[in-house]
Amino acid sequence: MTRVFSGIQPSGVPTLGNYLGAIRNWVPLQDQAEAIYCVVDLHAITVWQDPAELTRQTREMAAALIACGLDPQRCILFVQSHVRAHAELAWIFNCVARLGWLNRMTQFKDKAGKNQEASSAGLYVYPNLMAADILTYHATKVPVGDDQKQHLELANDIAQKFNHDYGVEFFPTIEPLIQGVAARVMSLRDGTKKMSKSDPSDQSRINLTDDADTIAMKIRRAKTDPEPLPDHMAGLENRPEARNLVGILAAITNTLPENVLREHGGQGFGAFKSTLADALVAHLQPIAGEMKRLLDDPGALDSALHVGAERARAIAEPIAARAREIVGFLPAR
Ligand code: AQP
Repeated sequence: MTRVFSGIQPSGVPTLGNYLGAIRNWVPLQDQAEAIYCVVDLHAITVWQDPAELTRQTREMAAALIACGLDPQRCILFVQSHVRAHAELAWIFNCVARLGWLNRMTQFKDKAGKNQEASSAGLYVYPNLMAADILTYHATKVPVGDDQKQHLELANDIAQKFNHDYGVEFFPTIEPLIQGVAARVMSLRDGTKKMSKSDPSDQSRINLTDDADTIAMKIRRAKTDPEPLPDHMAGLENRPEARNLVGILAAITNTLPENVLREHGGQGFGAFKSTLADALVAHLQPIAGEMKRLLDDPGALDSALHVGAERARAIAEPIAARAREIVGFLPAR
């Protein structure tokens, strides 16, 4: 059976971007493959996280995943730092990956901004940890948003170099699964920037915990241009904000942007935004309600995550042990 792996950082409240670009697509895979999903707290600390907030956000993210439809009985759901193999293999991959490869990673440049010298070394080697996350399960399919494609290519370079250097066929080739019309949801304030949970502006995103009034207000204030909506896709050219809102409505109503334009072409943004806000509220409010219910019982949530970690360790530890042996580490007792 195909094994899929994906992860999400507990670096804030999950956004509509995380939901449409990733989480929503993870749900059906639970029944089509052996699905392993992880709240990646080791990745989150590559930028500063307040410790108490990190603990709270880790539970919140796990609750969000379950509220969106992940079922800890049908998938393996756990917290990354509970399975030591991730960090161990990441160190080995730090010694396999080349600096030149990491230098090409655009996410590092985006996240580090102008002050690269002040970034953590962890942020720089983030893709090596991501490669370890996937390869310590020998997973071959990775459902991610379009923004993560470059990191998966690097993971394959690392796997191939490891296999080549040690003369083994140990790590498999990974394929990204990039699904859905809204593979990349953009900021509501700037259609050229992706929607991010850590964007300093809360107005730039829809959080899965936003209430109906907040969703309506954020959509009303979303940046647009003065032209009405076109009735064909070519009319969205050079209109990133309009394209983004059309893409969001298409994704949330399970249709294509072409169909949205067929229905709403010629409309001004006032009317269109009101339709969009209603659709988002109808879709997201049940998720927010279920998250709240799950977070009211943190003990049950933690237990589910501990069971998930045990199941994950049962797969990851033997693969990490074999990697240690291939590298030539003296066996520990
Ligand atoms: N805007 C987006 N559109 C589509 N997919 C997205 N993803 C993130 N943002 C968008 C997808 O969500 C998954 C989990 O992402 P992550 O939390 O591990 O890291 P990220 O990509 O860096 O997400 P954020 O929200 O931007 O987090 P911060 O602000 O902490 O950096 C991934 O599959 C990603 O593709």
